[in-house]
Amino acid sequence: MTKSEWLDVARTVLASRSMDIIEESELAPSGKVTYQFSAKGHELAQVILANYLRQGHDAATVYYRSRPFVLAAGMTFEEGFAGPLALAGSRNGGRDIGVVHHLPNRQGVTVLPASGDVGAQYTPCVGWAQAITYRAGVLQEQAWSGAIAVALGGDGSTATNGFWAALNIATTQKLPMIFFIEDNGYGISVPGVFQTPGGNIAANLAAFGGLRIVECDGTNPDEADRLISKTVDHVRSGKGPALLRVIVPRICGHSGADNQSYKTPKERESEAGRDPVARLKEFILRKKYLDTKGWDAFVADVEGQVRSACTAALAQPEPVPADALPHAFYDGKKPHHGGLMADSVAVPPSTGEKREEGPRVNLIEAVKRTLDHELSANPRVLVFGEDVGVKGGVHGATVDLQVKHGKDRVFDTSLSEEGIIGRAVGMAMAGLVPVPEIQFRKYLDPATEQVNDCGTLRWRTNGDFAAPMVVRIPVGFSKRTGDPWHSVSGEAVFAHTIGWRVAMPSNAQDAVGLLRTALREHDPTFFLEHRAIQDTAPGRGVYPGDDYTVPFGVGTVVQPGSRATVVTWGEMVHRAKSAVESIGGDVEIIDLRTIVPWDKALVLASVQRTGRCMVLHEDTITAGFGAEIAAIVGKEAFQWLDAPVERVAPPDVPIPYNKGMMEAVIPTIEQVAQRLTALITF
Ligand SMILES: Cc1ncc(C[n+]2csc(CCOP(=O)(O)OP(=O)(O)O)c2C)c(N)n1
Repeated sequence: MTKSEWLDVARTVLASRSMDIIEESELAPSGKVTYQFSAKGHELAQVILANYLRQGHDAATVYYRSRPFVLAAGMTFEEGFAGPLALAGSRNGGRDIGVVHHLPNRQGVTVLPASGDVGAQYTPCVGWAQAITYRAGVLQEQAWSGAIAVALGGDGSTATNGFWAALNIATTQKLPMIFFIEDNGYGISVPGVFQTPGGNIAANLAAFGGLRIVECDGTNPDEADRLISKTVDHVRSGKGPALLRVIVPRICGHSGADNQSYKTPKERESEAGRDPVARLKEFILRKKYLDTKGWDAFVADVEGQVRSACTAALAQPEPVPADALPHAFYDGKKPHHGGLMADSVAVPPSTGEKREEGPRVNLIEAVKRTLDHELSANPRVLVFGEDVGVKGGVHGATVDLQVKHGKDRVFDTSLSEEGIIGRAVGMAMAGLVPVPEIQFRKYLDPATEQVNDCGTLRWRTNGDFAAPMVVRIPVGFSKRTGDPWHSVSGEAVFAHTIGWRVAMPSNAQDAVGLLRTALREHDPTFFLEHRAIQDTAPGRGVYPGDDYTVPFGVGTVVQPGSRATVVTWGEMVHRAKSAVESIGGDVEIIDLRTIVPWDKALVLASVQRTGRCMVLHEDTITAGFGAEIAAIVGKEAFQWLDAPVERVAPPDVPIPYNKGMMEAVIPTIEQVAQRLTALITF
């Protein structure tokens, strides 16, 4: 680094230190800052790292102790204060604790939205790294060539699922990514030996394939600069991922509330003796970049700037309370990063036209053809998951797509659902359209953290970032059998997951239209493919063509009737039809098609005419989505109801394997018919 670069580093390091001191001694004690996380001891290494991330498409996922890095990436001091103060000028507008950072590209590196969850930063970073290789290598975008992704985390975070998921992906795929582990020896109060044997992750990973391992003293300017820059060069030159263990002291409590009683006085004294600020001063003087007087003046100047920024932040207004509501979903604000919209990529034009004649296809074929067409129409679409590549998926929905579109666009992944969804988040933020497949609904469980963080991402960043994707998941019982692992539908959990849209088609035509819409719009979407209708006559339909789209939030009247309204979706649509037929018809059946958003207006208008409503679903009854519909109908259609709203759904047990037992749990045609008769004669 040049003299001026070192002075820049010093300026940011000193500013971060000064900010921490002001927060610790003034803003936290006076109750103005509730979440206070100092970076004292970590500053130097982070700022040196940021200095080497200026490529333009470099990105970093950070954590709560990363403020020095984010300042070096271009966050102003005032923004840095306004975050923890929860004021209007903070990066998230007061929505999130200021230490959960994100910052659109200002100085060559994008700070991807952090999570409060330790370890959640790793797999999105891997996704960005894979997007770099895709955009540079396959899309031939020169600007992405040589970019890298870095995940910053503490030693405690190396014990998380996310760390290992990301490590496997980055090393097997040789991705341009650095695991930047700031080892301060503790995770809150827990020593590093609880996180990895002997407390040294670098030593334990020495034999890990495809990973460059580097260890450095993060308080030593010469050494940190040399080893960090070397590691960045290694990864930038395409030689694969690296793990950099940066040894630093934590010269502060874990957070403002922590008195560090678990450290001995001697230990604390030794940590204070390794202060990078003191070492940086010694370095700057030794290099003669400043003399002692010059250094003192430099420090005073930085502290003055920080104090002014603090005063300015404190003068900011409180956020407008109603501003908490926008951006849970795409609402017209173009994000800086994420999806097709951020890059102003035009969505392929679609007439929405429906072909009425042609071969009938089953649900699987419908999905496959739609993916095939969208892969052809949009080079940013990528399809991946376990067994999705060569085999074509365990359900066959991606057969031959790899042959046709290549291994970069249709590929197998490691067996890690957190890896699959987290990687998709990073890819989506880098402008791609990820279409991950999860083999069965139950097997999404390991990805819950990434699912939740993806859903809130647009809101948390005040609309600055987005991660639209379409997650395809086969759900429900199959035509042969059920069981607790492969037959979960669980759409109610998704409906309760902030920021996700949910589609559950009952037939091949709707599957085509909804999948295409999801792939061309701007929100993360669960696309649920019912196993029982993957290949059955009721699920088949004429392939509606490559232009056909179905809007979200628009249900359909499967058959009109006047005696009652049955609201349902997925496979239950077909059981409802048979049940209604068996009791002489004249019952209106509504197929919602999408659960989020759901077509309230259609349901209320129907109930207004029929005066009776049954909600029928396959997900278990308690807090199932039927409860939501019943509550709305009970309130908004109260004056038209001639009977209580009926819910027909499985009791709160898993789906059994034995077919007879399964039919005792999932609503049967007979049961639906019986309950409908009771509803009509109430
Ligand atoms: C998934 C998850 N579990 C627990 C926590 C609570 N928590 C916050 S920080 C922390 C310790 C992390 O330590 P480390 O990764 O070493 O980072 P350091 O704070 O030492 O920089 C814990 C347990 C959390 N935020 N997320």
